[in-house]
Amino acid sequence: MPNFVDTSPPGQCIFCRLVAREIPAAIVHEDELTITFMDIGQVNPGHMLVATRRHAANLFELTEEEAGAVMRTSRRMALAAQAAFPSAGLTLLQANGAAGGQTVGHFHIHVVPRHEGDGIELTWPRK
Ligand code: DGP
Repeated sequence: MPNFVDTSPPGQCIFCRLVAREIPAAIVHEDELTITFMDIGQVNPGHMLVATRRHAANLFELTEEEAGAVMRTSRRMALAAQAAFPSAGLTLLQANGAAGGQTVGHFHIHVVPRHEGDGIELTWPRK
């Protein structure tokens, strides 16, 4: 299990505070329903998180519209990552609940550029 799990209520979690510009982040993209920013702990260069703007704790709390929007944004960000950080492949990863390896309780999808033999073990929660 991770050492730290952010289960703060709507408006107070790390990603809500990031959406509200209360904490700094390298924001890559924003639209009506989603926000994309660089992960603070880059697994590989170009590692981004695509999150809902609204505080949905996990996959189960997404609206249908948000579910579509986060996947559309993830695809766009994957294409952008391929252009900016040419890679052999790309991994999308999404965790739900502490048992599922989720450490920030605000829905997000990891977009991780990959290279042959990069040696990354995508164990979740991250070690
Ligand atoms: P997960 O373990 O799947 O819930 O992923 C949470 C990710 O959030 C983890 O890879 C690190 C990232 N993260 C945590 N705090 C911050 C922060 O303050 N800023 C940014 N940019 N990323 C963060």
